[in-house]
Amino acid sequence: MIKEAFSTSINYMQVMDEQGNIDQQLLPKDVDDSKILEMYKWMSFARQLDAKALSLQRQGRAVTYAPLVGEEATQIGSAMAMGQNDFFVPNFRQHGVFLVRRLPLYAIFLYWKGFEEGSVVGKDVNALPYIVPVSTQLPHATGIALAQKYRKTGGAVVTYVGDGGTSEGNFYEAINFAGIMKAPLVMIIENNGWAISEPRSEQTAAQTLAQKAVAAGIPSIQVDGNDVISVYKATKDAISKAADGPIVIECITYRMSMHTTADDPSKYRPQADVEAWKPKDPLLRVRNYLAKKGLWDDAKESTLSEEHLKEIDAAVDEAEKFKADPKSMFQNLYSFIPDTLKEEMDAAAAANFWQ
Ligand SMILES: Cc1ncc(C[n+]2csc(CCOP(=O)(O)OP(=O)(O)O)c2C)c(N)n1
Ligand SMILES: [Mg+2]
Repeated sequence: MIKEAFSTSINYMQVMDEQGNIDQQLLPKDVDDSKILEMYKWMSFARQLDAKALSLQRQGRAVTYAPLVGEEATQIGSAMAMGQNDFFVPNFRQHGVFLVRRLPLYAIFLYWKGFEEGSVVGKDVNALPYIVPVSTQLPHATGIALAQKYRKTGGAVVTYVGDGGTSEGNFYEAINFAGIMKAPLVMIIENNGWAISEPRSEQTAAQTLAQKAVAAGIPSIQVDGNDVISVYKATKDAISKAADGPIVIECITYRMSMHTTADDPSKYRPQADVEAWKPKDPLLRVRNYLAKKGLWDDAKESTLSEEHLKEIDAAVDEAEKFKADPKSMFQNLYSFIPDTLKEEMDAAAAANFWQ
């Protein structure tokens, strides 16, 4: 005898299409035009912050940087869905989420200048700092979610992983454990089509990344990650149900720029692929929507842009004034300093690099 043991399907959601048309049946009750305007403003801020960070690195004023351009809707939509009580666990690309959660901007610049002090996240931000080793943040996210459950603090943990990161053991372990423990975890897959030079098509034979949740016994959905309203809705729904257990949200977006400033995508990616994604730009559709409603125009755009630049420039100035204690890079790593490192630490202090 053979009978079906299990079956499932994965839904895909889009609320606002590429032309700025809204599926009214899917529009969340708390999303009105003023909220859509707010979403646009944050996305535009994130894009400007991104351009500045990239240009600083190109001028030798930052060590490295992982651009977010193209991925604004995934980051801003999910960040705006989080409440103060929710905890954010990033990888290395979610500058837009930090922006909305009000990590001081200068800390972002400080981090990418290579200073540990940029990793100091204030309690009010309710987040871990940037995490570069791929997917190592995920079991921590599950652990923090469990702690929230035991302490009955309410709120969920919202964590991020790239398409490439979903191939790591840590990803499966994190969702499996979260599933069995019913941890309030929202796992956002920021599927930007690439893991450095590895395209999504060579990452896994699975048709969607969302379906990886099925093996962990937890629900999942795929959304248009370039539609800020879809991402907002999916994240908000997930957070509201997080007390019942974890959820995986796969956001389909596209990395419009290089992986990091150490990468040259022209070596492995046809420019035509990038061009094909340009009409799907997450800002463009929202700008079209707002312009059609008479809520946005070029004058408003340039005023907003000047405001953002002022804030960004002030943060860069502050980061550039920062003088690190050369000892801090040693002291942040060990609870006691091994003798061999002590010698190096004293030499670094004597050389006084940054004074
Ligand atoms: C454990 C580990 N292996 C390899 C790397 C080098 N590395 C950094 S980012 C990256 C690709 C990540 O791709 P993806 O998860 O899709 O995230 P994206 O960079 O596209 O946002 C790799 C291999 C690393 N940082 N950590
Ligand atoms: Mg990727």
